Amino acid sequence: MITLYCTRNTPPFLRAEWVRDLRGLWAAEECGTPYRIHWLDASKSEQREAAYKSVNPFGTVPAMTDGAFKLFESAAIVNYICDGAGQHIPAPRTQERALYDQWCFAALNTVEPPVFQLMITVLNKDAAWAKERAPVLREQANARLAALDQMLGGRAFLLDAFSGADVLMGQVLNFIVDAALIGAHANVVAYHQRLKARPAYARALAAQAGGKNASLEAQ
Ligand SMILES: N[C@@H](CCC(=O)N[C@@H](CS)C(=O)NCC(=O)O)C(=O)O
Repeated sequence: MITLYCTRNTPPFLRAEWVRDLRGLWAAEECGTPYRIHWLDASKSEQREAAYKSVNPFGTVPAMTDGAFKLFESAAIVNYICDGAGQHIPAPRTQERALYDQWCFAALNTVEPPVFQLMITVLNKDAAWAKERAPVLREQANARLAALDQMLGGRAFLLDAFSGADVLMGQVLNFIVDAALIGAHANVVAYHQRLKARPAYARALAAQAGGKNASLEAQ
């Protein structure tokens, strides 16, 4: 059985749906892949300890093990789970798989950076550096979302059917805390709502909440 490394006791400002460990949990729930959760206590910075760094030397969350096999990077984890289950991912060496890869990279390399950085400025809105950076990041995020909105026109998902790429893009869209920004892109809003309405998403959030909302006393 795979083990997913997730954080618990994260700072109160950090919403559960913002933490990237949700991606692997969501993929596993979509695929019906059994998993164990190894909780890392963020309040004790357990993700920075040598034991965890032997799994993910970057000390970031998430990571995964499957027996002696170790894997970090959330997209690699999502794809490993989908490939293992033979679900929600096209067969390798096909054009469909190339398009799947395209959307995985688009989610994490093209959409995530401005959207995530903008979220950081919103969370620090009173800081001078945030005030300075926010306008250009809002413009970049808006441009990326406008393009995504156009590509989503008439489509339910990024590919013809739901896939792991939607897990990645769906969680990235969770970083949008500026309602006015996403509100301008109706297809993106509908797509995001469609993804969040999936039962597997709710199960993943519930699994994650087992650690996120747990008080220190309850551990
Ligand atoms: N590209 C990595 C990013 C992982 C990442 O930055 N995770 C955050 C939590 S959502 C983290 O561990 N941050 C703490 C840090 O960067 O030290 C992935 O997708 O897995």
